[in-house]
Amino acid sequence: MTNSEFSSSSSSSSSPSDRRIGALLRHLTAATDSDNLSSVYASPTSGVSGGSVFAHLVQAPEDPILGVTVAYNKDPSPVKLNLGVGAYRTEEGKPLVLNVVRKAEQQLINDRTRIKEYLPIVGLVEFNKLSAKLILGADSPAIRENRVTTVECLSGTGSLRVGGEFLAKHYHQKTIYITQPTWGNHPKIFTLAGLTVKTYRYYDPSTRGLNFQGLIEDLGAATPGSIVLLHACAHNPTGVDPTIQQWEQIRQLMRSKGLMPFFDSAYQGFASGSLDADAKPIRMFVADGGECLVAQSYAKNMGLYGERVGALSIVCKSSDVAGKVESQLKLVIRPMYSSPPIHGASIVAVILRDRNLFNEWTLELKAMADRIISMRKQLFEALRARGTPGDWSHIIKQIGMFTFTGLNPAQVSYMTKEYHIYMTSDGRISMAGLSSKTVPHLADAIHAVATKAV
Ligand code: PLA
Repeated sequence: MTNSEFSSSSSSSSSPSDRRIGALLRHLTAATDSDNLSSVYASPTSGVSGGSVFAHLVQAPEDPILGVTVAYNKDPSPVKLNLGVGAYRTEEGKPLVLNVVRKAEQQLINDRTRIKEYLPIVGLVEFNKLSAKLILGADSPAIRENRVTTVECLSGTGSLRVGGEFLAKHYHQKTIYITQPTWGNHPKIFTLAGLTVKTYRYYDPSTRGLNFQGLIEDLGAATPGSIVLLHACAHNPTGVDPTIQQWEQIRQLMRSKGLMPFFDSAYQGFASGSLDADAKPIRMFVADGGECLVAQSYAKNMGLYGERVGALSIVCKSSDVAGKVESQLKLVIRPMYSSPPIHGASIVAVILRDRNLFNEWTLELKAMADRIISMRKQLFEALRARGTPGDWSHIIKQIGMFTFTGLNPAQVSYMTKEYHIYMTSDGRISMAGLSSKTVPHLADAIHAVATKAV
């Protein structure tokens, strides 16, 4: 119903509140109309010739990952498939709101004492404590000794950005090493935060596995004290993680050179299905008593993508230092967005504080991780059944949300054009977007590009 329809029907109604709303809407409609006129006749920002002062802007390209969804949404084909962004879908191809999230939201709605005041700059304090416990472990000595500071941030991205800006201001080395390749937003986040971005070798295209030798050589040659971004688990985009033994070697090397670990934990629970197993590399670094940063996201593991809920923890040597670090983090956050949102963090806090809800969450999380693993097996089998040329075993070896297929940009664009399958041009596919029904379609497309000269 439009405003005018509403106002005319409400004016004939007898209820005083309807009449008040009707009057208000007529007032708003009139105000909007006159605003439009004034912007047409007397724009204070119009250029000399009456054109826009922004006329010189060039059209910016879409984001390499989120732009895939934009293109997908425009495609009218009934068989279209979005394997671009890492967002979990059910077997029916639908987004999933976890049952525990529904329950937590119901609890929040039922609680009439809840208010909508600003949170403190650091966010919801209970959420912060529970988040640190989730990632560092309930028995973490760093938490016991009160030398961890945690601030609620806007999901994983916001946590990385706040951490990056804090380091650019207060850490003696301004260089951050990121994996080659990495999530496309990493270099942009850290550059804009004021750091200098360099890469270290990580992935070996010939084995579609880890280039451990290259990694050790590059970190060994890094300027002492540099910051090193580490994917805590389920590396994006490759799906390739170091083994625990390799993590131990990375830890020893980094500590011996005073390299500062900055963990990006966007997929805790999604790699193995176990929250504790996926946090193991971080806990190994914390156990040696050294300092590190951890950015956490609840987008994937709680399915809270749009709630933008995450946390930045900085593990320090002493509680005195942790207090000072927190005071400076507040100075980074306050002029950036003042304080974080309340709703998502409240949902997470309800789930993490309640033993039953927590247990239910772990089951739902495991079910998501298992469905992704089953998609890997089904896709691998479907290619085998078609006799698709090439070794596709990396589909079942890689872990987490993504498979780094090895398909090149021309093959990707052929699959999009001919099969309406959408993915990032580096050949990454989100396994979480697949279902048993869509596996054959994807396998047909991969088979086609693997057998044709595309
Ligand atoms: N870190 C990594 C490694 C990620 O892959 C992502 C999300 C984030 C941080 C940030 O997530 P958040 O801010 O939503 O918590 N990567 C997605 C989405 C899933 C994206 O690109 O924004 C991806 O498709 O790669």
